[in-house]
Amino acid sequence: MPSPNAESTAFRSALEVIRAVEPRVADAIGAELADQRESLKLIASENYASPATLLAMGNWFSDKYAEGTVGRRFYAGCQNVDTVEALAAEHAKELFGAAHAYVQPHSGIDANLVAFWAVLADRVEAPALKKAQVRQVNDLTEQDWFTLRRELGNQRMLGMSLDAGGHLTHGFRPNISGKMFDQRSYGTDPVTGLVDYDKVAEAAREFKPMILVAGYSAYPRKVNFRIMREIADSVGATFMVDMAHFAGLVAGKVFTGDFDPVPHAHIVTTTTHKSLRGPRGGMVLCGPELADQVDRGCPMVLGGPLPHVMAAKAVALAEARRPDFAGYAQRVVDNAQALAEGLLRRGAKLVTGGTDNHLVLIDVAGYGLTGRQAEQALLDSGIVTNRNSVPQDPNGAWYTSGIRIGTPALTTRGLGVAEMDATAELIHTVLGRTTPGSNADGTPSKAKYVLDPALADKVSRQATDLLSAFPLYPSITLA
Ligand code: DSN
Repeated sequence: MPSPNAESTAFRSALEVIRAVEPRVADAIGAELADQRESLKLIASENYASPATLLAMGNWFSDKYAEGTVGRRFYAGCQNVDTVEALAAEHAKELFGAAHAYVQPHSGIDANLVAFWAVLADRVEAPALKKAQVRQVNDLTEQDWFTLRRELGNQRMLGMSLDAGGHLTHGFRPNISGKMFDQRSYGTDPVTGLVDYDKVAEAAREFKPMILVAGYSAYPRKVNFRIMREIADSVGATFMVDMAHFAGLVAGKVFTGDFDPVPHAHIVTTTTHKSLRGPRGGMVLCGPELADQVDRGCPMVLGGPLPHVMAAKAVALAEARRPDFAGYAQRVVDNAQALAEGLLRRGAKLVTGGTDNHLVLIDVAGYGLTGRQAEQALLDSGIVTNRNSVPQDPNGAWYTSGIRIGTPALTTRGLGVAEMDATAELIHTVLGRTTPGSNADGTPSKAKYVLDPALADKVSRQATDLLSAFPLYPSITLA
């Protein structure tokens, strides 16, 4: 344990140094802490990293270029970067039981790009080079290269649809993956809201994807990765899991057996900052067959690695290997289930009727609102959430009909099931008392809403009261 004032001293000193150069940045950093302390943060993809993780990022590792991998760099003087990158990878392998870990991706999108290129290189580029009897892309003739380029961009990917909770990096047009792959989606059952594995298998048989992707950012249930792997195998697809949202539940052994993606997938990607509670960043796990291709991530699709963030990943992954992390992961799920039950008891409509993971998706059409109206009304009341599509959403991806809420951050703060019930009461009160607004010409608006400001203030105070027993970063005082 650090000495009692060490964390406070570290952050205060850092701000003093920053303030001497650009006081407005120091002020904004201080204001961000104050805002995070005061708001009921229910964004399912956010968390609070430990002081040790945060401090590991603010140093001279930031100044070092380190393209390449451990022991094989394109720059001299990377011995200390090698130390932290190897440590982060070692912790990741131990934590998840993976044969290989690549800890350079800067984000989840980057981790997915690394994985896509690794699979394409393994399944398209390598056979094409062999056929052309050359070892490198640069040795191909103009005609070979033309053919390869067309083939690399003409593969099929099957992933979960966006409105069922899939992620836009799984082959959707706003992301480069939608241009690299010919994509088809599997949805969820219209009655239960659950993944229908028979339908996934049927789509796989028809579409014959090169990559079958599982993973989600707004699906409130577990996925059976054993069955998904069987489906992938039945059509010769590579099975990829994006566990960005639930990596903490895998690390904490809440998701085991058929629900742990690592033993079942050919390749697994994740972020490190969501339920895993590390620094902002990404990571790829795989078996030995794809390891060499994955390690080509930089410069194939990534800019130079961020050694200061890899240092913080090593710290956070070491924290996740401690026995108390499993308790944290279980409390995240217990809290999400308590929140879901509290909302259901008060009459809210939830997609799939509940949750098995860290998130809950409220169908706010049950309150007569769009997601946009609900998100803003909750924000006015000190409750930070984000709007999200629900399956077959009539309001599209901008206005939406859903509110996604998650418990990783509040659980880190120490809130438990009793506070989740109180949180459900606050959410239900705000949504139940908000009504849709109108445009100036009297037509219904999907964005405007009416909420008594006195009620919003009252709920905001109640949210602050609820949080006051669970101070955020209690060891840190900046003033
Ligand atoms: N932005 C993340 C989320 O909120 O789920 C995923 O990209």
